[in-house]
Amino acid sequence: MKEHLEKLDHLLKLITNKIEEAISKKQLIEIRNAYLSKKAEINTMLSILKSLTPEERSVFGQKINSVREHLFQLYEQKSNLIDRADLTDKLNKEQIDLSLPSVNYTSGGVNPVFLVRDEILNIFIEMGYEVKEGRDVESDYYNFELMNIPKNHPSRDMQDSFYFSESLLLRTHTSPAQARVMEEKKGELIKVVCPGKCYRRDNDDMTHSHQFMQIEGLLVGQNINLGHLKATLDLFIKKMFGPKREIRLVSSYFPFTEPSVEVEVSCAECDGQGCPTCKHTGYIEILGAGMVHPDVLKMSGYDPEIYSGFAFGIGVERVAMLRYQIDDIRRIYQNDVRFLKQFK
Ligand code: FA5
Repeated sequence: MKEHLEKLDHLLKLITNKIEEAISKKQLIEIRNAYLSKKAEINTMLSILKSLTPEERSVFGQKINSVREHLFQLYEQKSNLIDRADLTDKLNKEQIDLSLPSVNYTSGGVNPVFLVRDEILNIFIEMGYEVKEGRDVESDYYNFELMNIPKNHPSRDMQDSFYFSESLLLRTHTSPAQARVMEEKKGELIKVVCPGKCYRRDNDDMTHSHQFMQIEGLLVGQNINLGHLKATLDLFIKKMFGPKREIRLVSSYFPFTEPSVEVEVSCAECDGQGCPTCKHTGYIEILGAGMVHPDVLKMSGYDPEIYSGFAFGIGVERVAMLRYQIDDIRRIYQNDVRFLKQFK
C-alpha cells in the first residue's frame, strides 16, 4: 500500500511538472497521450483497488481520484491558457490594413417580374388600395366553387391544374383571394390588390409558363359600374406605360364576372397602327376583368341588391414583357445571368 501511495505522489509531481513546462498545444497533446490516456499508469493503477483491504481501498481510492481530478483540471487550465496565448499571438501578427482596396464582389439584381410586380402594386397603393396575399395551395372550394365554377363545369378546362388531392390544388389564378378577402371583410367596403404565383398545366411557349404571377384587384362598394373599372385600368396603364397608351375593353367570358372583358393596351411598338409585336391588331391583351358576378357576391356574404364591384387579374409577366420588350416569357425563369443582369 505504501509503495502505491508513493508511486501516486511520484506520478503527481512528474505529470504536474510536465504540464507546467509545456508551451505548445502539440506538447500538451503528447503529455495527454503519454500520461493521461486510458492506458496511462494514472488510470491503470485503478486496478490495484481490487487487491486491497476495504480500509486500504477507501484511502487509496480517495487519493487516486483526487490526484486524477487535480491533473485533469490542471491539463484543462493549461490548454485554455495556451489557446488564449495562441489567439493573442495570431491577432498581433494579423494586422488589418484598412487602406487596401476592397475585394470585388458581385451582387445580384431583382428579377424583372418582381420589379414589375412592385411597380404595379405601388400604382394601386397610390390609388388607395390595400395589399393582401392569398395562398399558393388552395382548396377546390375557393379556387373554383366560390368563383362560380362548380364541379364538372366546362370552364374548369380553361385552367387545367396541378392537384394534390381531389380537393387541394396549386391555385390556377389569384381570384380565390377575392373570396378570402370578402369573407374577412364581411360587409365592409373593399379595395384590395392581391399579388401571387399561379400554376397551370399550360404548355410553356413564348407567352405561357406553367408558373406565372398575377395581381388580382377587387373593389366592392355601392353603385360601382363598368365605368369605374375602365377609368381605374386606364389610369393604371397610363402610369405604367406612359400617357399615350390607350386601353380597349373586349367582351369576354369569366364565370365569376358579368359582364366580363379582356383588357388590351395599344401597342407601344407601332402606336396602335399594327405590327408583328401586336400581331397587326394594334393592341396587346394583358389582363382579364369584369363586374363581380352577383352569385360570387352572394356566396361570400355580400347582398348583390346592395353591393356591386369590379375585379381584374393582371398577368405580371405579360406586363414585364411589354415594359422591357422581352420577346419570350421563358427568359424570365431560365436564370440566365446575361439576361438578368440587364435589370440591375
Ligand atoms: C384569369 O386568370 C382570371 N382569374 C382573371 C380575372 C380576375 C378575370 C378577375 C376577371 C376578374 P386569365 O386566365 O385570362 O384570367 O388570366 C389572366 C392573365 O394572366 C392573362 O391575361 C395573362 O396575362 C396571364 N396568364 C394566364 N395564363 C398564363 C400563363 N400560362 N403564363 C403566363 N401568363 C398567364
